[in-house]
Amino acid sequence: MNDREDSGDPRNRYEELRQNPDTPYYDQATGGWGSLRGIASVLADQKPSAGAMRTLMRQNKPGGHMCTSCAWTKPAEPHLFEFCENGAKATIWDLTLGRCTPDFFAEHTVAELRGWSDHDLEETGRLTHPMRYDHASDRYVETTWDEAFEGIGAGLKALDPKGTVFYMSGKGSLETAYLYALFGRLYGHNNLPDSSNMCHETTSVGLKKVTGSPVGTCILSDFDHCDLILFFGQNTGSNSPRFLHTLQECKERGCKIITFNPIRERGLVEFANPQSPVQMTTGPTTTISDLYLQVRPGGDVAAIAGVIKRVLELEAMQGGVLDRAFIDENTKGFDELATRLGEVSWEEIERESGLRRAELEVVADLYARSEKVIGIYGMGLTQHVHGWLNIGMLVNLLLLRGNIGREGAGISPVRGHSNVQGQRTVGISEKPELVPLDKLKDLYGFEPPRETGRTTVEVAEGVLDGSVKGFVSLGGNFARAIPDNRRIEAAWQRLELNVQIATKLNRSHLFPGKASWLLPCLVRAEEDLQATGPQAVSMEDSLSMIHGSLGKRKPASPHLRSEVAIVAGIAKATVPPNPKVRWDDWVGDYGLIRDAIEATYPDKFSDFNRRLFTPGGFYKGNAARDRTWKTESGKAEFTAPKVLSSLGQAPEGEELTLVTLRSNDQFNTTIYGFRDRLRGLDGPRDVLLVNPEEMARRGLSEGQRVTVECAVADGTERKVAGLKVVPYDLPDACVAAYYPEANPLIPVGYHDELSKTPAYKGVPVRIRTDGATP
Ligand SMILES: Nc1nc2c(c(=O)[nH]1)N[C@H]1C(S)=C(S)[C@@H](COP(=O)(O)OP(=O)(O)OC[C@H]3O[C@@H](n4cnc5c(=O)[nH]c(N)nc54)[C@H](O)[C@@H]3O)O[C@H]1N2
Ligand SMILES: Nc1nc2c(c(=O)[nH]1)N[C@H]1C(S)=C(S)[C@@H](COP(=O)(O)OP(=O)(O)OC[C@H]3O[C@@H](n4cnc5c(=O)[nH]c(N)nc54)[C@H](O)[C@@H]3O)O[C@H]1N2
Ligand SMILES: [Mo]
Repeated sequence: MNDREDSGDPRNRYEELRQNPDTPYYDQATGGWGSLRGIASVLADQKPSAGAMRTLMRQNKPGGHMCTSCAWTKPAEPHLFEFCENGAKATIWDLTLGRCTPDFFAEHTVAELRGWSDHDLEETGRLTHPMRYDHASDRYVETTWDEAFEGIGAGLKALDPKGTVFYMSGKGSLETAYLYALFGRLYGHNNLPDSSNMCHETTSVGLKKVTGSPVGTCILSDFDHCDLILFFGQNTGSNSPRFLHTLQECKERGCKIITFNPIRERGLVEFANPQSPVQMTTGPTTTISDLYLQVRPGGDVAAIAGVIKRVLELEAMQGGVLDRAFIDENTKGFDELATRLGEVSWEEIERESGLRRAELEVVADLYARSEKVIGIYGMGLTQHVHGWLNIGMLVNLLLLRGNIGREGAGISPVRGHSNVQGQRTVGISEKPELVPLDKLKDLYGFEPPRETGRTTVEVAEGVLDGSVKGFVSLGGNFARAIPDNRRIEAAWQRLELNVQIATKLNRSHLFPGKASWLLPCLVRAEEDLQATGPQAVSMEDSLSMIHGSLGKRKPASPHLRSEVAIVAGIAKATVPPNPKVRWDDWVGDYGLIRDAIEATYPDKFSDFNRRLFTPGGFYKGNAARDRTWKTESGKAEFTAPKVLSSLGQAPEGEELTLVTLRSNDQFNTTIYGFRDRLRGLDGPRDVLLVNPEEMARRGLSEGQRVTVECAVADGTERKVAGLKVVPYDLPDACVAAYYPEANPLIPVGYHDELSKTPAYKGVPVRIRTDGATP
């Protein structure tokens, strides 16, 4: 431990907060005392092992480990506490003293565990031993690593690779991802989807279509120069809280922020910096959004169309608004866009967006006056049937004034998991055209498969129709996170082989196939000791910076293995020996894996090992940032919208649009607790948020239990019963409920047209009140 870690030990403060019920709490702003209290309550519940706070102090700092929570960038000059409420929760959740041991499994059948909640399953603690499912007793029983690798290898060899899937959740390192992807291709498939297929695949496909780049173009210093930020559908306060510091700095410089979100998310309204003694004691808080527009779910296409329409009017009236030189030189399709928007009426725009013309004109006027504009977005744009069009519209707006590819401007999707973007960079992809297959062929002397693999939606469909027979899950809770999860659950038990590599028990582990294995791995904060000593791993953040990460904690159990070692162990037992594929050497020294990554991707990873611990990370580069457009036309492309909503099916008559939400007390399907502090919601998660006028119109009363049913007519009935009506400030004609509880309502076939990202944010539903009393 070094001096910096010793100084300002916050433990006393947490203890104080925890013991003093009068501590000021939830003071309207995000951050502030409420967020410290949030951390304190996880500390109290999880009873983390001694020294967990010391581990937190190393989080996101050069030479320390990188937080496993969000993908927001890690600055070169970190704060003393370069972690947030939710990053701390994620680490503390990993470092619990709870253990899910063979004794636990001996006491509970799998059928019984299926009756447990997501929260209770994970709360049993860290998995400690490799386990094999035993059909006779319906229990997981202890096994050895050798037996597991042999059994899985034999299982995979008996299957057709094309009917087998290697899924990866976005936490695993670049080193693990590279080996896993190589293993998949040596074995014989491109069925390598990752969690990104449920979130930013719309970006990977949609943003690439129009700019040629599948990732955002901004870097951190752009936020020192921008004068306007347009913020769409991303809940910063809960899902990437450290980003609020950057936004606060932008505001203090005088940058304007305009937010489009159906929900007034506290973090985007105002913020008290929990790391600023002044703001913590006396305020004032920072107002984040200058203008907060509660757009209807799916209404962003129309909203942006309105803004563009007005920008074009301003150009016609006064000139000098468009960057003509940029448009002429760099883009394609401007005239079609202008013609199309000329045909669109303000009435249509107001109806689809739920916003008033005057509001959108204010946005346009400000946009036309701003020199450097950044567009930010999250799941509110990507998880729609026309999600790709949402992105196309935002790019349209930015292109009008040359706001892509220069300092202080650009498009910046906020990615989900801490390495989800990086996994794609090093080969986790079902799209073979995105992977340097010829390079792999040269380096390793084999013929990589060329057929397109399965997306997550196609995997789910394949499990349902029986064409997927083997499933290996490197992290994640796939069966729970997908749409239509309830309908698909039983089908998992028809799999020939189901392998789950995990840190904690979750529902996906409870639908064992004919042969099933549950393999426990290290978490990122833990020491990864291999033949040549402790190993570092690496990840790529939302701004394409690559960071090294070194875990130092004693592992939760002596039987844990690293993800790298587990992937190599399974691979060695599955694919024939190949002198160029050095599984044992790679496991012994991850520096050699980084050499292999560098050899495969020399442009992005030159001098990888030497640059591993560059403060703030090293930059992967981005062609669109340099105005090199790797699109079909070689230009940045405008998109003329054929439709004005991103909803696949607009609600009709009595129908409403359902938005599924994350609370502030969950990380995906990991449910830490039941307090959605930033939305002022507390208690069980089986709620349906409805606005008071909508409630009055439908005769609903607060606390009433209702059944929600899906209004997509595809021959399958989908409903969730017993949801409690809670009045909440939402636009008309929409309701909101939590994910994953609401996932049975979302048809697996209801997804973004181009990328197949599930349309989790815009599902047509009906409310039924008959027979819904609990
Ligand atoms: N603490 C915590 N951090 C996380 C996660 C977590 O679960 N917990 N998950 C991680 C992962 S994997 C991901 S992908 C990211 C997700 O982070 P986000 O991108 O923030 O995703 P969500 O919380 O699902 O919802 C985003 C926002 O979209 C808004 N919204 C819904 N529909 C629309 C719409 O039609 N238009 C607009 N403009 N807005 C809309 C919602 O009100 C919500 O505020 O966060 C990552 N970080
Ligand atoms: N309705 C609705 N559904 C959604 C969404 C939505 O907004 N609405 N969002 C979608 C999105 S964006 C995503 S990304 C998915 C993700 O949803 P999940 O699959 O739930 O995401 P994870 O957080 O990856 O999975 C959690 C599990 O990963 C395991 N785990 C945790 N850390 C590690 C580790 O270091 N290594 C390994 N091997 N395992 C680990 C633990 O066992 C834990 O139970 O959900 C999607 N589903
Ligand atoms: Mo995600």
